Amino acid sequence: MNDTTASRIHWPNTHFLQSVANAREFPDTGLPQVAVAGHSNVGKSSLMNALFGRNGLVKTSKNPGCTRLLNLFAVDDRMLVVDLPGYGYARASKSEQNRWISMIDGYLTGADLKLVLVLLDIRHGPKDSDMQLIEWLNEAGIRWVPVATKADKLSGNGRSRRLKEMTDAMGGLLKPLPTSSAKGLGIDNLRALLQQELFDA
Ligand SMILES: Nc1nc2c(ncn2[C@@H]2O[C@H](COP(=O)(O)OP(=O)(O)OP(=O)(O)O)[C@@H](O)[C@H]2O)c(=O)[nH]1
Ligand SMILES: [Mg+2]
Repeated sequence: MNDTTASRIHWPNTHFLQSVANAREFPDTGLPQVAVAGHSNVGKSSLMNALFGRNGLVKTSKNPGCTRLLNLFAVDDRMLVVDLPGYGYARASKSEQNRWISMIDGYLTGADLKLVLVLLDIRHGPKDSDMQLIEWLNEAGIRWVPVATKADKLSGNGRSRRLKEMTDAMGGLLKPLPTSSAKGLGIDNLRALLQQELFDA
């Protein structure tokens, strides 16, 4: 798909569907599902706003631990995108961290997922917890793609070098797609990727 085609993909009818505290409460929508996973504060909720072209639809914060429930968004009544709480938020209490992990784990285990976007901060990822998630997804046979967030924080050679290092750290097969929600970078490409993975395959 070329850039012009990619920039033509829009999802005007995105709406918040529901928040779920427990994977068992998950509604049966019959829509193909994409989950957005990654460390706390990596930029999951911001990326969803950029993807939907709707600032403020998904709640974001500069403080880690903002998203605490599974938040479901229906896109054009064709796809369900699930914003997950971030993992690895060190300042949350142990019991809260455990609750989040079991919520995410319960969801990933039970959901009929088409794809997981694994978000990695271009400056820091992948961390051990990211690698654990990736290994788990591989073992479960769930398709995933790495997405590098906050690409505006690095430029030129620094950005290319980090992307190469991240690719190598994840086994050399998948190169993260660089994105910046702040600058709108890579968002068209991400839309095109979702379109391809979910509807054109
Ligand atoms: N510079 C820059 N900052 C970003 C970008 N994306 C997100 N941020 C900032 O990163 C912080 C965290 O963003 P969120 O989208 O709330 O992160 P999250 O991964 O949903 O966090 P949790 O819900 O706590 O897991 C906010 O201050 C955002 O403004 C980006 O592309 N560039
Ligand atoms: Mg969030």
